[in-house]
Amino acid sequence: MIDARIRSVFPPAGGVADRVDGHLQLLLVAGSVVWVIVVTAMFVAVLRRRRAERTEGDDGVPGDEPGRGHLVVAFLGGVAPAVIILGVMADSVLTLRDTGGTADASRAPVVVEVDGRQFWWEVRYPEHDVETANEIHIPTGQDVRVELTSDDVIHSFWVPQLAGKVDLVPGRTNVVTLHADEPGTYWGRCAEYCGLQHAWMRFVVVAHDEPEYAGWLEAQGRPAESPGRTDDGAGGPDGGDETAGGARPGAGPDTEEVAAGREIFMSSSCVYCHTIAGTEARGTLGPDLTHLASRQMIGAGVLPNDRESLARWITGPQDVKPGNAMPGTDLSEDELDALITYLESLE
Ligand code: HEC
Ligand SMILES: [Cu+2]
Repeated sequence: MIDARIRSVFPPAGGVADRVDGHLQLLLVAGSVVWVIVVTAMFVAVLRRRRAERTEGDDGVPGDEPGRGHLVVAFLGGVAPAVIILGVMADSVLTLRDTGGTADASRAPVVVEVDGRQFWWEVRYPEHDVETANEIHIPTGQDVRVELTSDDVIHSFWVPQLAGKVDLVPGRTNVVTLHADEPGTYWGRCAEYCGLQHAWMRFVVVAHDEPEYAGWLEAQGRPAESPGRTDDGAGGPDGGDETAGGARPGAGPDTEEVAAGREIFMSSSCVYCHTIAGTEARGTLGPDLTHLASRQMIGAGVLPNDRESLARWITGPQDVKPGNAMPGTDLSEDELDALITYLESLE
């Protein structure tokens, strides 16, 4: 499922990536021009030398008018390189100016916080109380300010088609600006070796039209669970037992299997590491699962998000992605089925 474009800066899709691409094209053209001139000059010199040898007079002096050669040397060796190098330098400086800055809050109405974890990406929308993982949704045609932090080691955030690499460094907040001109899915990945599963620390940026983006944000802001819960804290981690698998006033009817799956989730170790908004699951060691079913992939791109992959992941996360922080869980086939049905209900 991993697209080859994950590692390519082509074609750029907006913002910083477009600007860098423009600079790259200029370097390519300028370099080609220099190459053509140098190679042409070389051939001309060789051919003229041959001719000069053939027409050499008795006095042993090549039959060439003196003086003109000096002008050619002065032009090709001095003026042309100076013009080309100054031109390229000017564009470099302008490109740096345009791409080095980061969108401040006034230029970038959308702010996303991304926390690098071994080996996945925690994604938060602080103004909307939305949290997800390995999937960053943005509106098209706008600067999005992404604030990058890390709790463990240095990672690097890279979406080749949208922007340059920016490191996530423990104890600091770095900022990168994303800007997508067109709706689409853009691959990103960790670009700084961060441990065993560095290669499987991938993510996607999904750019939507404004209304679709607003819809996504709104849906993510709702708890996938129990609309009957109280909004502010729902009783804390130890007040939770009553809600586990219990009545969910106002919620649509759950199938028995969903209810059974919820019961299994809430009574397993899952709750220590995962959050499902609206339930007593409040763990923060692993990705927020509130809207797991709305995501395209699991394990930061290692598997697609479907029943079979969920089963593989839950029973053997260390086989799928050795060294990641999730331990395997022993479940009977029925329990696993119910658990997955529950997870798939988390839209
Ligand atoms: C010790 C902490 C821990 C426990 C216990 C745990 N998980 Fe996880 N889980 C994680 C971490 C960390 C990840 C992310 C791993 C990665 O991608 O590197 C994860 C990932 C997942 C994912 C993929 C989410 C995504 O968006 O990529 C699912 C689904 C999941 N866990 C379900 C469960 C279930 C179900 C249980 C209980 C049977 C469980 N986990 C128990 C830590 C834990
Ligand atoms: Cu990393």
